Amino acid sequence: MSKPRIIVTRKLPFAVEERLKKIFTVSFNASDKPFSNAKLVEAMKMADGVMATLGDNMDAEVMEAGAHGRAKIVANFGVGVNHIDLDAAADHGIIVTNTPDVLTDATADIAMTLMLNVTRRTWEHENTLRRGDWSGFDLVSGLGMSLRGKTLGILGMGRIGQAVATRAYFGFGMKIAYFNRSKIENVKIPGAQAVATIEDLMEMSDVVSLHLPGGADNRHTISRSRLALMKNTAYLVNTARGEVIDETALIEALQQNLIAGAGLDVFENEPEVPQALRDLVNVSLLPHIGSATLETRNAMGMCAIDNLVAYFQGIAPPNKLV
Ligand code: 8YV
Repeated sequence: MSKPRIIVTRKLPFAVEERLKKIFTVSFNASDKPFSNAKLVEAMKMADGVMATLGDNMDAEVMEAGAHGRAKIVANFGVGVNHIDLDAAADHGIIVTNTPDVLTDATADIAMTLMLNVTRRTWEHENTLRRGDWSGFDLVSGLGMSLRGKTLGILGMGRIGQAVATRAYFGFGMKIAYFNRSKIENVKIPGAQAVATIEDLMEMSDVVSLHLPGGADNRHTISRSRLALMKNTAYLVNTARGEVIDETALIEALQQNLIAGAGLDVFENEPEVPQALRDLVNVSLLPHIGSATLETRNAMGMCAIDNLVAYFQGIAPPNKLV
């Protein structure tokens, strides 16, 4: 029997490409240039399965192409699927899978990195040093905020939210408060307080860390009015999706020192990052590297392959979303 044909939309880690090649007939994207919509449509028509990722606009037209063409599965390389129209996939009988769990630790580590970067002002200090402007040790300038004893407000207490809370509580001595839309059982962090509203969380936290999925439901959850509830000594950290924050309102809040700072790994219109944001000193900005370790990207790739293998063996893929 001939091997199923898979089209991969982006360049993959070496070990992942090697394993894929052994199992499937694969078209890789050696240039790593993101596919246009026309190319995604074509891929769904031509291949038996498509491995896609963040930035691929898998909209209703793309799903329809699968329904009329060959591909009946989209294996997403990544946990977030806000770039995939899941309703259209379901309507057209296209299976969509993702790669949860394997990137939880890496993403939680980046949330902590951002939290430490902004509260300890590492960007500012490193830049002073690199510019050659460090005039020597002193006792009073550029002081940051200690995390111990401060309240971390986690918005979205899923896998990644809980991993951040664990690090912050056990590693850094923070108190944990959280808001989650549905009730969460078994939070294993002593004293972790579930609050009734997002507003409560914004008001009480010294650091707010966002762990909500992207997509229309959560667009601008962090609105101008909710930002206004934060203490002016508080920090905001986002490793989720850029659209969760009203970025314009955040820039204004930072410019006016309504909050102390922000650590951001994701942006509303990636890879565009507004100049006004880049001009600020009270921010730490990273180019969406939450899952960017070799170990994690390999594990994500293997997970995406496992989903494809199961599908072509006629078994339910382990991480089937629709
Ligand atoms: C990934 C992410 O890097 O998995 C996700 O949802 O946001 C990232 O950490 C991205 O999806 C590309 O693989």
